[in-house]
Amino acid sequence: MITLHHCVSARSFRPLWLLEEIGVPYELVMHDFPPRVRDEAFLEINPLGTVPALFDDRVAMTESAAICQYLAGRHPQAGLEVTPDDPAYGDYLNFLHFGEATLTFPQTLVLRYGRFEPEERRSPQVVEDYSRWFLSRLRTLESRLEREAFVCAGRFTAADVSVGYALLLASYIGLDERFKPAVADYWQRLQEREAFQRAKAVEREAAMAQGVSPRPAMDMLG
Ligand SMILES: N[C@@H](CCC(=O)N[C@@H](CS)C(=O)NCC(=O)O)C(=O)O
Repeated sequence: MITLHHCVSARSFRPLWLLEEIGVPYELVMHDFPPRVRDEAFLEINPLGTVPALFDDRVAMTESAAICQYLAGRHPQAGLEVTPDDPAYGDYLNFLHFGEATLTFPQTLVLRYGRFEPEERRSPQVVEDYSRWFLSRLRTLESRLEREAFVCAGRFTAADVSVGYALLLASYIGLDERFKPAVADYWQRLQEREAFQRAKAVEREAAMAQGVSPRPAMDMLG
């Protein structure tokens, strides 16, 4: 049985959404954000104190993009991976990691210096610089999404889940207002997926059932 540790709206939404796309059973354990502060026992589960933490028998993983790659590869019947023999394999790996390393990282600086740090350490300059950084990196997607419905392989894959979470985060912090039309349309398409909507409902219901706030992580501090 797969167990996923999750905070509402955190990067652990990537594996949650992917699990809903695949349709395998899993246990969802909710934590208030940040778990390392709100739930010290979590440090015994993941010494980094971060989510996601996913366990699949003896496998333990803490990187959301790697977990997407793992789950898609372990459940090929869902058709969400791109295999090494496919000409789109390079694009697949690139966008899978681009979603986290290039599109999510700058937004964490926007959040930290716009909301999470105490008032005296906040920095409007950092917020604007890294908002622009994020938006400029979306250019890689724009030209592609003007021609294609998804980021690679001509179909929905785990790479769209990785990139899609970065767009979800952008929508939480208001950067979606600055999306160009092709990215805005793509973001709309992703939100219309049944598995995306189920994942949103599941995280809310699990939070309520487990006594965790259903508010997004980015509203929990600051
Ligand atoms: N690169 C990791 C980052 C994991 C991470 O930093 N998760 C955040 C939530 S989005 C977290 O748990 N932060 C809590 C903390 O830093 O204490 C991934 O993609 O999963």
